[in-house]
Amino acid sequence: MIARMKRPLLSLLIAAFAFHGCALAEPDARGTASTQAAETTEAAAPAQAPPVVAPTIVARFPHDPGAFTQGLLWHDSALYESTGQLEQSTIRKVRLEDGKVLQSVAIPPQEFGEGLALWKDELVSLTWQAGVAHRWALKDFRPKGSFRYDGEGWGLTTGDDALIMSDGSPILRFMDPSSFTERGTLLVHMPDGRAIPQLNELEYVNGSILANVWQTPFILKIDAKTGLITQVIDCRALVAEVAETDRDAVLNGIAWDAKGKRLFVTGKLWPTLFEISVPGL
Ligand SMILES: [Ca+2]
Repeated sequence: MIARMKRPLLSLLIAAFAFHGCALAEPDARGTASTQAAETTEAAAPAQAPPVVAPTIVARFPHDPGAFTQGLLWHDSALYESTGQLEQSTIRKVRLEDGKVLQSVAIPPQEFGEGLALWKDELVSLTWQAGVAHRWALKDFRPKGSFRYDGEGWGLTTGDDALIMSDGSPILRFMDPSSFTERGTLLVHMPDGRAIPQLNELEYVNGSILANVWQTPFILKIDAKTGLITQVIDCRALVAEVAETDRDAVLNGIAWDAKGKRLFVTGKLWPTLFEISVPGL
């Protein structure tokens, strides 16, 4: 399978995945639907690699180097961030300019915090393996209840009418915001149909989903309707600049300021949050 990949992008991804001991994988056994989607796409889409683009760094801001960033979003002039690790997971409101934590709430200590998204006047946060999504009042982080879901929770973002969730597989799940039941799924794939796993933090931007690929310096831009990867954002320069030595301190955290058209990215335990500009976004 891998031997057939000849294009630079695929080599790049393979090198990145291989370096970290992972591999490009076929869709997992999450269901027949994903297999069918892959076959349909393979037949319909031209087999060409999506463009790889390097972002321009617009600005740098301080980021809490103790924050094991799992989710990031922008709302009404502030960042909201979720952090992970057992007994350390939090939801925070963060001031952009100096990285100061303005408000914070702890996730139950036995749970490992994951992705974060806004729905109306509530934040929804995932947990890795606890099967619980917490609801928090946006204004004061008061607990508003929780949802249950099957499988792992990784990334979360707000789509047009659903919350979009990743679980480490190549399949994104579209969840009903009022019940957190699954409405549909999306197989994330290259133009030749190959699925890309390890999708982590997410951000929905104008009909596309941006997804960190875990343990790589790449962010994928994905068509939210078809799952096709339309662009690969190569963040190796950012990763090199922060020069983290902890193997867990990977690129993770994407936030879009829709009004200001600003894109922010950071990583787990990174001291820097970057505003970047990406061609075509
Ligand atoms: Ca996000």
